[in-house]
Order: sequence, then C-alpha cells, then structure tokens
Amino acid sequence: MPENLRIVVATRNRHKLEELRRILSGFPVELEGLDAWPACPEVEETGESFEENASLKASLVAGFTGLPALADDSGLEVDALGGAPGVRSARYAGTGANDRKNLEKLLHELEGVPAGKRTARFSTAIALAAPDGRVVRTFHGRAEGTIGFGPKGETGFGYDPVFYPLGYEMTFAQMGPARKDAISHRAHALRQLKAFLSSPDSRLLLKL
Ligand code: ITT
Repeated sequence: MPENLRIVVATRNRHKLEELRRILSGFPVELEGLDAWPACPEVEETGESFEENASLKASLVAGFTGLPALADDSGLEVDALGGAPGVRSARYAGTGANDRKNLEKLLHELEGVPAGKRTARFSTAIALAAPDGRVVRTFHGRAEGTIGFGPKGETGFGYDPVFYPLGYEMTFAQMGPARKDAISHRAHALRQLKAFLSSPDSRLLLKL
C-alpha cells in the first residue's frame, strides 16, 4: 500500500475500536472512530447472520461518510443453548442490556450444564465497504473454547471473563490484550483483511 489508508470504523463499541486499532497497529491504515460524524444514523441490526449485519453497518457508514468503512459484527455461540446468544449477543439481556447483565444471563441459562457440555465459540464477520457503500469483501474469524462457571479476569470486554479459549486455563479477560490478540476471532478475520489490503487490486476495488 502506497500510503496510509483512512478507514472509518462503523462501531459504537469503544472496546472493539480499541482492539481493531491494536491488532492493525503497524499496518498502514488509519482507523477513525465515528466521533467525527455525530449525525451518522444508528444501523438497525436486522440481519440473521454476522455477515449480514457487518455488511449493513459498513455500507451505511461508508455511504454516509464518503470514506471506506469497516464493520465488525460478532458474538458468542454456545452449543448447549443451540447457538445462542449468537447475533443477539449485544442484546441478550433485553432492554437495558449491558456487558454485566448479558454475562449474568448467560451464566444463569447455563446453570446445571456440566463442564464438558459448555463448549462455545466467538465468531466475527468483518465487512469492508467502498466509499459508495458497496461491500467489497467480508472476512471471518472464530475462536473455539468453553464457558466457565463465573467471571474471571479484568481485561477485555463483553463475554471475555467467562470464555476459556481452547488449550488455555485462563479466560480472555485473564490473559491480557497481547495474548488475546494472537488467538482471537477478531485477529483471525483481520489477518485476512491485511492480506486483502496488501494486494494490488484492493485500491481498485475500493475505487480509491
Ligand atoms: P457495534 O454494533 O456498534 O459494533 P456492539 O457491541 O453492538 O457494537 P455487536 O452487535 O457485534 O457489537 O455485538 C457483539 C456482542 O458480542 C457484544 O455483546 C460484545 O460484548 C460481544 N463480543 C464481541 N466480541 C467480543 C470479544 O472479543 N470479547 C467479548 N465479547 C465480545
């Protein structure tokens, strides 16, 4: 890439923005938050998949700002709950949902489920849209693991304190940012994004 590419990140979640910036640090992109566009409308996440919702968010924000936009739609899929909370991860606890309430609800729903049956994964879809709102690519990432019996650890956000990634005896919230960024669903998806942005035809597709 010849020079830093300015990309708006279509998120209202500051933790996500922080993670995206961290994982892409050292790569020639400049990620802008939505703060500079207070009038940008909220996107209704009406899609039934992470990919659909990421595309809706990226497309609307790119069209509104006239810049390439990146959106991440993600969530936790718990096998014992038939894949819930899934695309509804942010709204799991209903009206007034926040990270703490969502996590409490999850642990409540899993009461009585034994350790061996608490398998789960974080999934993410990241959509990249051109300044005219066209989605040019989507990228996917997953992190397999299990759900613990109580919150552990202070770092990260969302469901991190109850998620034990496969092969680790600590939660995402206990391992700290550097280790999470090496193995997370978001990091896997962003590796593909980096490969795409490094390819010569990406600017053409983005019409830059
Ligand atoms: P935007 O739509 O504005 O980006 P959001 O928080 O509503 O922000 P999503 O719709 O993608 O984002 O919902 C993601 C949900 O999954 C939310 O509850 C997060 O806390 C949770 N989540 C996503 N990635 C996570 C991660 O890496 N660690 C812990 N929880 C995560």
